[in-house]
Amino acid sequence: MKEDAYWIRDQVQKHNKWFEESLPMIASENLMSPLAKEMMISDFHDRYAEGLPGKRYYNGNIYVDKVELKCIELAQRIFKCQFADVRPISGTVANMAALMALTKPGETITCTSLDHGAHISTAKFGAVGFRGVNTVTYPFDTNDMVIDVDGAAKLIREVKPKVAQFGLSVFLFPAPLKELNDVFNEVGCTVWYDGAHVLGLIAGGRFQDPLHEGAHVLTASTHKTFPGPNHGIVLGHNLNEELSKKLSSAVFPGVTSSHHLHAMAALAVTMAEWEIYGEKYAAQVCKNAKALGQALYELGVEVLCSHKGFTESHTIAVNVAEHGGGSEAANLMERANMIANKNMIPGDKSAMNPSGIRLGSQELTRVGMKESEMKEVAALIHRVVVKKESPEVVKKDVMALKRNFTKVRYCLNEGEEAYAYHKLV
Ligand code: DSN
Repeated sequence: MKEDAYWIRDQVQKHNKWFEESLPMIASENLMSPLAKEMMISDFHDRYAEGLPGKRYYNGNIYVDKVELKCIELAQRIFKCQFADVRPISGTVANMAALMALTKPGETITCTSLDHGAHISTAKFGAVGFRGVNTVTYPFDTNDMVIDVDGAAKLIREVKPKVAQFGLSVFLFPAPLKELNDVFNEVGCTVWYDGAHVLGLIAGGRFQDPLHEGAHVLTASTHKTFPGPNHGIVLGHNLNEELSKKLSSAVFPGVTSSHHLHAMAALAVTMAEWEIYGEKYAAQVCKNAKALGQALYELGVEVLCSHKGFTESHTIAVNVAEHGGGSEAANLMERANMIANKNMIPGDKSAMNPSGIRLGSQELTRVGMKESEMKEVAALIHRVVVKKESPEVVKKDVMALKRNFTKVRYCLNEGEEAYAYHKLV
């Protein structure tokens, strides 16, 4: 019905306004640039392409092919790699493609467990279960929030997995790829790294560079620290032809048909823009995460890993058990226009009622916030979560802070320009 259509649009507009007036800190989200957004509502959205550029099953792909080849070229340059497939329609779909190419049902992979921050892709009820693959999880140092290197080496030697998998959704510190390289070679396993959360930090040279530290395959979504569209990517370096072909055909026809051409174009735009501002942005994301951790810590809030600088990524993990738990904290924050998620931290048993919250700095950095604003954000969080001030009162101060930070900025200096600055708005 016509009324329903308008009602739906009204809800979306209300959501847009709410987020413009909010401080979003979900570690897996970000804002696209206006030019990338323009790609999302282009005619590319309405079309189909199957196969690879120049070898399509449909006609009408003349410009799609040009954009996809440019997207591949940009990905190869930014990630310094030889293989790039820009067709997966999400990070999970990229992971399904990796599983299809690298494993057979009944084989075993080693990975991190969910309660130590892994993504659901490597859970039995996720992509791994769908592929019928068995998992054995690494021992984890919950004090330092890293994989226990000696324990993992022993485990990999014992299990001799087909694939050693790494990458987290609460990704505070790098995975020990360099440290385990000899073990990977000894057992002959393929190394697969899910870099969804830290893709922008990898691209900006601010986190480990998995493809040059021993990983063969890097999968990711493209909308977290890498501020592109909701989409996915599979990257590889020094792959033999057989593995490259397997990955490519796992993406199509394995786990996708057409590959959301509008999102692929938006990814290409984000990459082209990234070459201008990416390094500065990634550096500021990391500085802001540390500043947010430090400011909360100085207010007496328990931020994990204070003994090692809280984080080396965009994410901090906060224990709010003594302030009502993660669920209560995230709900109070939401009422004050601060968007975060409850999160399990080591020792938790329930994902619905965990002790922690997870905060990411990447979106606040995208709209131009720096260390001084992180201090203000920490104070606002402290007021609702610890002091239990009325969220409706704190919300007014949140909105006042956000008023000057509503547009995508590019961490560029005065005079430097990204493409089509705010073209759409
Ligand atoms: N579930 C997402 C996250 O928030 O980390 C990743 O897919």
